[in-house]
Amino acid sequence: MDFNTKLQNLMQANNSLLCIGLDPDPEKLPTTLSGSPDPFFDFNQAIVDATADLVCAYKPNSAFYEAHGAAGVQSLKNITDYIRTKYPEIPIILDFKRGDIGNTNNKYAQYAFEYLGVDAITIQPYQGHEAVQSYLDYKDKGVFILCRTSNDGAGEFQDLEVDGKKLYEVVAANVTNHWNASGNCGLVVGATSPDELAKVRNIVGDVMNILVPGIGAQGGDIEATIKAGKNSTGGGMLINSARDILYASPAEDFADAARHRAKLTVEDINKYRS
Ligand code: NUP
Repeated sequence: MDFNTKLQNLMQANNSLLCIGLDPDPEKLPTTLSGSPDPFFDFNQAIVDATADLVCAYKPNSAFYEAHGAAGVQSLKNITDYIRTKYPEIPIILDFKRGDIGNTNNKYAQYAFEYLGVDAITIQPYQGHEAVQSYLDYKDKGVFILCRTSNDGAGEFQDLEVDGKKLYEVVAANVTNHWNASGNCGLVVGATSPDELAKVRNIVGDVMNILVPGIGAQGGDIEATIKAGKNSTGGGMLINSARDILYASPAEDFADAARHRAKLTVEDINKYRS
């Protein structure tokens, strides 16, 4: 089953646009996990088991695993294997924001789609359409392209004017009109800039999925985000939250606390969808 169908099915089945970021940070893990041979896996597994009926996807960010070398990459492999086996209906998005010449992109794609077996990735568009074709050729996988990011300095390049348009608007238009021949592209737009999110929705039309990080720990407003980014059926967005849910409690009850926070977040999101 292709990524978009899998995502759409789960958005409907769980009535959820929530994507939980699996970004384990050793300094924030509960001390009860400190003796474990793979604390990241144990932490992620508890979070996934507690929230699987509340999400439309999980999004591990590669940095949190790569930082720990081979053991970290093994933890990432362990949790992606676990989700694919126990919850095959849940899409996994690997957030790794790669991008290089095509020959090298082939290897990044091999790592993500074949070694880890994830359903979708994030990439950066700076090297242009020709370079990222390696990813787009995996027609049943999702490819989310950075468009207008959530960080404070996002505008330094992304807001530059090119032929009367902001660079992020050009990215949104080119992805929509030229990159999306197989229908497997999405865009990444931060929840911290709802005006830009509304502009992107306007450019891409109704069908394209937008991955939206920045609610929770980064302070993005849920109401403004949903109103700006939803499509005509009140969907078409994956609202990502990591730290706010993962670390809702620092103690042994972290998974229950994460479930509680995730449930409130879904309810809050759903209030503004119709
Ligand atoms: O623009 C972006 N902003 C952002 O925060 C693009 C991203 N991919 N992210 C990622 O989303 C970020 O790297 C992290 O993995 C997640 C946000 O996590 P949190 O702020 O909810 O903890």
